[in-house]
Amino acid sequence: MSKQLINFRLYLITDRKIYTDKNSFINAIEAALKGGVKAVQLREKDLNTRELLGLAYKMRELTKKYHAKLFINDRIDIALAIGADGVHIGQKGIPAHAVRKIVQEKLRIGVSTHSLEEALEAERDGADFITIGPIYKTPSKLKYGKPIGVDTLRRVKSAISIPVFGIGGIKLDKVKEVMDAGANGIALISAILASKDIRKTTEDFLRLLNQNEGQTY
Ligand code: 3NM
Repeated sequence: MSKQLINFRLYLITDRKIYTDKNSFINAIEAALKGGVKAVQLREKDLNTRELLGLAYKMRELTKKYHAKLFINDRIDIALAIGADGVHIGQKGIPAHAVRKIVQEKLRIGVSTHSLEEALEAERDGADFITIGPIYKTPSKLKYGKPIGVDTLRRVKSAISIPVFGIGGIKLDKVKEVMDAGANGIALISAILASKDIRKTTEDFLRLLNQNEGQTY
């Protein structure tokens, strides 16, 4: 069931700190939605609950307008409260099997993984999809760990059957390599959100992803 529900190839993750103010951040997400992105993860870990809830409502309104899915990083309570499509959890968050107990089939569950072992565990735990990375060096240097390269992605793909998104340092010129390694899609922040023309860059990514279809669902 999860395979049809994860029907996007480009997974945009937010980082409002790229922008100087809230309006330009929201405009940037809207530009990406205009460019055709169909899945957004709200990932603003430092906001307090009230601030995050307010932003999540705004994101829900925006993503609905453009028929895109919305995932909330870590906060199952906020995801449920605002009617998000899913929640995205990291290795330090509540494991997917426990999240599933809470959300049943109301939310899709994405899990961030960084190795074959974590990917296998996420699948066993009932995740609907995973990200695996960092594939390449990310702008935030080694915050996400050492780059694992496309070979790990390839090994993960052959070991699990839920959709796999490559993440970490993915730019336009890397899309082909990641998709050729078997990814179902890509997840990213800066290549889109720090670009000069967000709408056009999003369109460029989607065009490339359509040319390099990778695994079929
Ligand atoms: N998670 P950019 S890498 C949020 O490896 C995140 O799990 C990663 O940003 C992981 O596209 C990463 O700018 C940052 O490299 C992605």
